Amino acid sequence: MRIDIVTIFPEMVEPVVRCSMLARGQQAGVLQIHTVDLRQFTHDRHRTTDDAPFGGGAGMVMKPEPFFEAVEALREQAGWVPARIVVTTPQGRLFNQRMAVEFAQVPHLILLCGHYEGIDERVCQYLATDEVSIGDYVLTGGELPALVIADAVARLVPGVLGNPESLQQDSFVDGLLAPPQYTRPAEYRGYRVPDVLLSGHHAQIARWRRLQRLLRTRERRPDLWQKVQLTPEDLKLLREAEEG
Ligand code: 6GU
Repeated sequence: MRIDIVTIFPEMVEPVVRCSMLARGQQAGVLQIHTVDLRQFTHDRHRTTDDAPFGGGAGMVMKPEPFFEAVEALREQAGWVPARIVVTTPQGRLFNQRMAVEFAQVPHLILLCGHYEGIDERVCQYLATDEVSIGDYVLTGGELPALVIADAVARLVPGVLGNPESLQQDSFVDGLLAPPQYTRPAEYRGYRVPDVLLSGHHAQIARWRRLQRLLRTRERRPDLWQKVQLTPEDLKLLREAEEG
């Protein structure tokens, strides 16, 4: 898989893709991540990437031409394999695990980082395949969102994670949050790890974890809880927990 991050701040993106799990996937040869300086695709002396908005108003708008030329050059480099071209913008669809799984299915992902008041709408309409936001808060630019998306997608690429079984336990894979985890020491400052986890009783541990996932999701994420398909076993666990 190839991921290109197109930005006016390559120095913000580069150190992140050079370390962590992203570096690991690249060393393993299953993942290629390129940081691409949008200014490479300008033609004027000042390497201009933005201009005043038509119709007036505050702030600047990112020009379309550098984005169109960058995407064309990158797709050409990649041999015109199928691509998703994603603009990061607070106006986009909310990013989630399902979208990460979708993006991980194509061999080429191009992330276009937005800035200022936004990007010329023709980039969104005629060049991008997707517009994505990472949450309901305002950031100074699309670099952090692009890195978030790249990270979420990269870890789904076979060979990037050391232990692919952990993918099955991801929060959101089945619409529930993950259970609490503990490691040694069994007691720290008087705080004890739940006895069941030390018991070696695997069936009971599995039941305890399932219950914790249900309780956490109900408590913390009513939006997810609404959509959970509870099994008869789940209902039994919850009933028993309520009875104490
Ligand atoms: Cl994708 N961009 C910006 N600038 N702010 C955001 C965002 C994106 N997602 C949440 N906030």
